[in-house]
Amino acid sequence: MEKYYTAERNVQIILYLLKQYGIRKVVASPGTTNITLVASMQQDPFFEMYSAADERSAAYIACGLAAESGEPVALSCTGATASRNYIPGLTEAYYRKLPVLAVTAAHNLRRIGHLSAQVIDRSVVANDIAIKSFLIEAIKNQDDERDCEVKVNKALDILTSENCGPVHLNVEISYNSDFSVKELPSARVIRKYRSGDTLPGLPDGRIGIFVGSHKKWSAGLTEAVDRFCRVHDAVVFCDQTSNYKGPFRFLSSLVAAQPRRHGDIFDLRLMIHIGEISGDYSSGAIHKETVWRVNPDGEYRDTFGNLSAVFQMSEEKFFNYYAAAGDATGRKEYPFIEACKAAYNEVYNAIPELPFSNIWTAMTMSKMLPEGAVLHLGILNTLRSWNFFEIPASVMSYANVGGFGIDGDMSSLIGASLADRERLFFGVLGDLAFFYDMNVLGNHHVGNNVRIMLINNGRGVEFRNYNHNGAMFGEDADKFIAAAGHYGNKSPELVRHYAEDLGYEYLCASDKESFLDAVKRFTTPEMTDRPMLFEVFTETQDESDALYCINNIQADHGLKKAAKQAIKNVLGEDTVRSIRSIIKK
Ligand SMILES: Cc1ncc(C[n+]2csc(CCOP(=O)(O)OP(=O)(O)O)c2C)c(N)n1
Ligand SMILES: [Mg+2]
Repeated sequence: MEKYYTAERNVQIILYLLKQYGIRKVVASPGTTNITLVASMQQDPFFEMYSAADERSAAYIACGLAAESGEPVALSCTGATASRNYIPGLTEAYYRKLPVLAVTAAHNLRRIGHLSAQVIDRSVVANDIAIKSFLIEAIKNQDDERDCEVKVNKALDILTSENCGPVHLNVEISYNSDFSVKELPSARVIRKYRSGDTLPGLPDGRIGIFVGSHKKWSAGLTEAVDRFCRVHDAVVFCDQTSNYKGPFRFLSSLVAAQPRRHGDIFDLRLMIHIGEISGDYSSGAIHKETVWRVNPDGEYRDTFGNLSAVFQMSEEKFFNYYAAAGDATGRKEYPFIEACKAAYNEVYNAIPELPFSNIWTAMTMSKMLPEGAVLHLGILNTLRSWNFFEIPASVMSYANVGGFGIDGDMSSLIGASLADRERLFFGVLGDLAFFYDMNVLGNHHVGNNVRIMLINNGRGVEFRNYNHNGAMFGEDADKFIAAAGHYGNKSPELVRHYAEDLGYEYLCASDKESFLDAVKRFTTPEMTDRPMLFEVFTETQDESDALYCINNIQADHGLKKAAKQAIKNVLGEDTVRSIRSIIKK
């Protein structure tokens, strides 16, 4: 029977990408573990192959071949000690910046250390034999496949870039004996562009910019993004940590939470991904055919699983370049952002009366924040609650989404407040986050520009929310999952004493009326003579019901009946009755 390519997917990806990057020269050494790679290559005339039984010599041959031809050269050897003999040649390549790709083949990695024949541990690579070393595992699912694609693209980019040098792929092999694949299946090519490279054209179709948590925007960057959006009718998808405040901002969470109502505004041909980690989980609602990542770090951040290009340059440079590639003169309408804003308004206007909760307080207070204030949001329920509602354009907002800890939300707020004593700094956070970090309230640097709102529901209510995995345990979740009942168990006195003794002005509320009363004082734009602590007591069921309501806004009459049934199925009659009574209030 004729032999073609191997059926081993990780090897196919390597082969496909080698061809895409134009890497054809190969020095192969004999063995069993690398058969799937070598046999696939030898039947493909694209590859220019050389045999060398001695791996030490093979690596030096690769050095000479790479230096003379100016092309990258791949090496392939089997398991056992074969790869150890690459070390002298790779050392040579490292110090001469020669593009040599060492592909070593490995047995099942779980067998390392179990006295298995020919299994050695290659997990530690000497500093000066490869610029980077990647473990390419056998592919069992889509995550493995994406991981393999990203790593191989990274490796081949290094080999073909100006600053090249040796790279190592340690490939886990499953000894597949199927060589019947006539046409090599494609794999994702992720191109890297650096300043000075010729940049690709934008694809036709809808473009969105997704901004993860982002440092303060310079005026230049905002202008570049605005210009880009004007030229390409693009939209900037934001949450409260994105901090883009230009006219193309779309706070997408509220609409994204209504899958049946957002039409096609979440269907993107291209998503341009900037910023860092986002706490906006609803961004999963965005369908994007392809993603471009723009960041000076040049890293391959495949957050959404379909990254196809990395632009290693400043965001400002990127957007200015692509804004200049189009023409917005005469354009008066921006249908995409207009559709997004219309969808937001439609959903917002259909929000029913919500129970007294983190979400309700966010909805109410978001409009009242004084101009120019700074807002810090606690992990995770609080950030989610505030992501539904717009805040004034002059208010910047942050959350500790770098590590998602509840351990330092208040300390970060206090730290920020020290940088500008004339500006008001608001923090909103839950009780577990508050008590975790409460000692910072006594730090003697705290100024009167600090105002903290504590949503005290007596537990991590996150884990009792109707759509959380913890919810299936009902009240049992309180014991260990939601950590209920600690820290005074919603004592009306504990925080009051602590705060007042430390010199804070203390406010509290336990229903809408008392909240509306206190929040006016809490949000007064004047600098008061003391910092403030506003304690808001909420109930677990109300918190969960509010989240359910906000995730299931049904203004469209046609959908109402189906939605009612769906609510009953999920929540049961009792909860539905309680929500109904709240909505009627
Ligand atoms: C240091 C740390 N420990 C644990 C967690 C897991 N965690 C995420 S949200 C949360 C609950 C926070 O409770 P609370 O601050 O009261 O907010 P709520 O959910 O009640 O609004 C916990 C424990 C975390 N993020 N950080
Ligand atoms: Mg709580």
